[in-house]
Amino acid sequence: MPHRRFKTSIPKSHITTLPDLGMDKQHMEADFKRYYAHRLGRDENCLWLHYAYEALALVISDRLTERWKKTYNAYKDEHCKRAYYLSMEFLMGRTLSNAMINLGINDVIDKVLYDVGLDLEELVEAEADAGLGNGGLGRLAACFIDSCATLQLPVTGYGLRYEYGMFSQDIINGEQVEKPDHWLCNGNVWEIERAEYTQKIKFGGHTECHTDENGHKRVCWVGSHDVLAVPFDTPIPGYQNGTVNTLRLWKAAATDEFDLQEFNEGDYAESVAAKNTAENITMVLYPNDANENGKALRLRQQYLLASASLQDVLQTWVGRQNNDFTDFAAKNAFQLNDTHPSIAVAELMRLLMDIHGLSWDKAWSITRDTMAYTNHTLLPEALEKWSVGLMKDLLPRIMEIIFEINAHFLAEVSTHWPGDKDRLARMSLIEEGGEQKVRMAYLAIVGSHSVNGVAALHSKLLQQGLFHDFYELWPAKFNNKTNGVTPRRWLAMCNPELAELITETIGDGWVRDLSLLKKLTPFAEDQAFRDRWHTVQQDAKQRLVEFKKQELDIDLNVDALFDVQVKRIHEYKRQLLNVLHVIHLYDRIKRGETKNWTARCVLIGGKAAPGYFMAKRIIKLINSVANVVNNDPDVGDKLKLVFLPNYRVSAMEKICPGADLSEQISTAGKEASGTGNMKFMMNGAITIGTLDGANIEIREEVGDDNFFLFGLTENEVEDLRHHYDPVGMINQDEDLQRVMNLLECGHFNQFEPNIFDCIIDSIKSPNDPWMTIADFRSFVNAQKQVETAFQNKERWTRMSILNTANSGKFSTDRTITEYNDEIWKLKPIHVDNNYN
Ligand code: 26Q
Repeated sequence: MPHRRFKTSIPKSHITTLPDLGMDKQHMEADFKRYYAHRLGRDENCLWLHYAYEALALVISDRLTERWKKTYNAYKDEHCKRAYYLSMEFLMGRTLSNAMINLGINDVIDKVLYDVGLDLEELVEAEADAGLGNGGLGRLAACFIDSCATLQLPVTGYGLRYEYGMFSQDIINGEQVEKPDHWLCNGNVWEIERAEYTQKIKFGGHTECHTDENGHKRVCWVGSHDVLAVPFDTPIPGYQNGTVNTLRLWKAAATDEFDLQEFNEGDYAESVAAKNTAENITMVLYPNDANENGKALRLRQQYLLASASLQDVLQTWVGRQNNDFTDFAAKNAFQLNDTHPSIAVAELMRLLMDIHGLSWDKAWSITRDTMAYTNHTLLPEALEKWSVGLMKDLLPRIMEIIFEINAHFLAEVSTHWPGDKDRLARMSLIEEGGEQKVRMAYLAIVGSHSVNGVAALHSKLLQQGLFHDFYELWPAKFNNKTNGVTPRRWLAMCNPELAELITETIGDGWVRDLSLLKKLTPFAEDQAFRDRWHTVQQDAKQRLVEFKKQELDIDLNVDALFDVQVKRIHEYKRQLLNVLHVIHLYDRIKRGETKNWTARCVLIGGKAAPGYFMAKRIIKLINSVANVVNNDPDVGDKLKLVFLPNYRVSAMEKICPGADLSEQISTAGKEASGTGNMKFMMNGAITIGTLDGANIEIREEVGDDNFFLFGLTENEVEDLRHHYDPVGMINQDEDLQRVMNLLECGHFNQFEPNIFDCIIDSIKSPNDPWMTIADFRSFVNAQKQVETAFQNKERWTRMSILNTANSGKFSTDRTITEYNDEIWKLKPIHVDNNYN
């Protein structure tokens, strides 16, 4: 260990009697100048905005740390139950504006910056996104911890501190090119390294059995190559309530012992170089990519997260309760964000038995009572499976425990269904036939007391389909927790003009209780209010226009319908259906069918997994169609198609306030929930969507009249599969024929013949799982209804207001309240903070 402990520590009184930091302009301005000049050593000659950003961040970070300490002590004093959110991804985005909103210091910071001649918006742009996630699942984790802090729940987020986050996307010649995202290259002022809480993680080696002094069988995992996990903590402030929770991210580091061992064998240079193997573990976030499945490095990441986090929790427990685990399950809850951290089930068993000496039965009851699992996908091909061989090599003790869990579990299954061999094979944690594999979702279900989906339809389909056998065995385990988004970032922060209009109209209670937005309902009928609403939305569109002009040098017409689809590129999300519609509109313009035309800007953004060929080709198609459409003088302002490069959290903050129409057009039954749909709704965009994921609940809340529905239902999709005939459908639809003809004759790829054949073939195949062609006609018809509605400004504005007014359900404050009431059962802890 590089760090030595004090024999004594600094007496508490010297630290807790520190005066509170001033929240007024004078104090913060003085601190800002001191940080800029002394800590960062810059002066008037420094033109790099980054340092002004950093100085401001340090001012704010100090104030967060103060509240953080108080929160920590309040939790400790209360001996309260705690929950831990285990997630391989926390897609946090930027921190500065969020911290300012949650501390309630926007106005005073504005004044400080005005005094020193700086522009807050410019400083905000100097911060890199913390892009430690792929998309929905990672952003959900970020919204969840925001809501936990706002609800004053003692919840800690545990994740990995990747050196490189989600890749940055360039578009070159219409194609995606990935660039590494070295987000830490300018440092990260928000985090604190806490080397004193470092944990040791085992990999490799083998197991040995012996009998302990009490005659009990104990297993030792020996000969392992150990890796250190060093925690970095980030403060997570609640909304103006004095609570500051913790996000603890682990960074892998080499142990000195490991080096020494090899050094003594004479290989000094090689042994130092071997440090890399350890340190590589948290080097990069894995993209959600079928080709990356089953990679050893990813398993190392997952185990490091699970083992470090559990050891951390157990160390704190043992420090206070000695080795008494009687109350452990009553005081601790672990929520697994998908199967990615589900190896925690086996790891908790190992730690409780091998390290703390508990019996199998005691350890198992603690494990089950503390673990809960959230599923985020219905696509069977996306379920994680790890090769048994790989697991035996890398985690020998864990593999033994999984086999034993399986033995106990299969015994239970055969008691329930005597003689049902097929069922045993179906439900086994080990997939047989070919290479043996561990089914991680089944491990998570068996080892948890709660299994939830993320939208009503999704949870229902889990019970009826993917996890039906388990549902039959343990119906009470299964439940739904419809997703949400945090209204602080996704309304108050990203759309301050709309937020102010809302606050002026119904008061500011909505920021904490989003159901209060319902109070806007009567104002939808108020002409003067509608005018103001419309003006605010036009201003947001104008800002988006200017932003895109600057970034892409493209001119968008602010009066056009802004039709937006931003999300990861995937066939099931059907960006292709959107493109087919654009081609159809283009075809109508070319044929002069433009009576009563509604000008439209179609904006599409999102990243394709680097190894997902079709998704990358879809990006190329969007850009190729855009090239033709945007440069055709016949088209002009009537239609624009723009691919928004490098879609990320900070981009969505600019996009969602300026959207009119939110595209949520996945094949029914495939999108678990969606959360972008909620951000758009909250900001007053109207959804065109299928009956999929949370769209169903969005439509329920807003009413049929304020939602553009189209497409087959989940049942219809499944029925049609048996006799799907896309070519027949094309032949019966003249518009669709012309669209397909434009694609097939190479109109959009004149100098790159045949590059879109794979796309054409896939949508014309009777086996197309996403059934794009089947929903074309219904989509075009719904888009016509959109145009009619948009042409009536009063009607559209009314619908927009009603969308915001009815978005209250989709706050993560509601979601987290449900997790807490039904799964975690934590008591809110009020922090004494002299908050006013
Ligand atoms: C798996 C193996 C190897 C490498 C990466 C992965 C991996 C990484 C990320 C697999 C899946 C993910 C992310 C999935 C995800 O974001 N799912 C989305 O979760 C949202 C929050 O619940 C839902 O709203 C979306 O519907 C769902 O698609």
